Amino acid sequence: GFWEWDYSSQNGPSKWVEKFPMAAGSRQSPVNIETDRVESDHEALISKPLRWKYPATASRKLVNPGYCWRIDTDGDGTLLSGGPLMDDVYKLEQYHCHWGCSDSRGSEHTVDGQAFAGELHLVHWNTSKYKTFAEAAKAPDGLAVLGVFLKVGKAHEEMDKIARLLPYVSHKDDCIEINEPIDPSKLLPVRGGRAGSSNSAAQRCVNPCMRWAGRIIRPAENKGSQWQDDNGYWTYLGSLTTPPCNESVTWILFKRYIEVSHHQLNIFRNLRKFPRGEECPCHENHGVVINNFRPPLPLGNRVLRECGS
Ligand code: SG7
Ligand code: ZN
Repeated sequence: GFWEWDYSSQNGPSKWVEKFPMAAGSRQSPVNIETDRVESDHEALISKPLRWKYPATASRKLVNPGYCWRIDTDGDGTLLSGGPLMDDVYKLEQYHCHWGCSDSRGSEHTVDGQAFAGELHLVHWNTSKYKTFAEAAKAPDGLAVLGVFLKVGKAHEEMDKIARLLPYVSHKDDCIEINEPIDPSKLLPVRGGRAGSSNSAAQRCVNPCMRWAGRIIRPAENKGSQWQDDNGYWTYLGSLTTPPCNESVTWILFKRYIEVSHHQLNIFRNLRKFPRGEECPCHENHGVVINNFRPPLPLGNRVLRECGS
């Protein structure tokens, strides 16, 4: 068959460049975030707060592509804007996750050399400038990925909805429709989780609540509330972290992590790299999806900016 990239020693990250020349570019991801070399750009970034909106009904399909789990959305009513995104509006295309074989590694980005147990990615495309995801994926300002670090702790309620569905997509190319609301904004960090700062809100609902007949009417939950980051992120210009490694991504990484349980990660680690009905072709790890992260690449002369404390 044709050459398929993966995370193994034979076809892994160090070999990708042979088939995908962009992987050798100077704007690649992930990177290590050196926190004391980050440029504080509070003023410029905060002047337009980072905002997002995801109706829970936008999560449509759960897919096992053989190298992660992925939820495809229909994009309707989703929105990401502000922060480093200039005046453009982005839509959510899909979200997916990277993880390790143990809880001590699994994230793609690292912070001061430290890896997290996993990293969740919400992939958006610029609908102000481009007509399709594919077109945006080729443009330098086409994509924006929100990254959230996963740390092992208590079980995560929204992540559990996904974990409970994973056995139905245990093999490569398995795909199911999602029939219950899964709200990606509930997967973003809300409070707690970062050393030194106690329990101030990390995201704030900014939908106008209406007053009517003496009551406060909240915006309908199923249309999605609009949220705003209040707790800080790092941002830089990079690439997709998998082939073809297009240099089209504005990365936005939340400083706060979310907690998921060891058990939830073990459910991720049980996904198979090979199709249902096929015998495991690989001698490595019984063909399960683990260590599906690309190691950090040089930042080079790029600027890593931060917003928030
Ligand atoms: C994951 O990460 C998948 C890919 C994604 C890739 O492997 O979610 O998406 C599909 C369609 O399988 O690639 C084009 C694209 O979104 C890279 O995304 S990432 O840079 O955020 N890790
Ligand atoms: Zn990713």
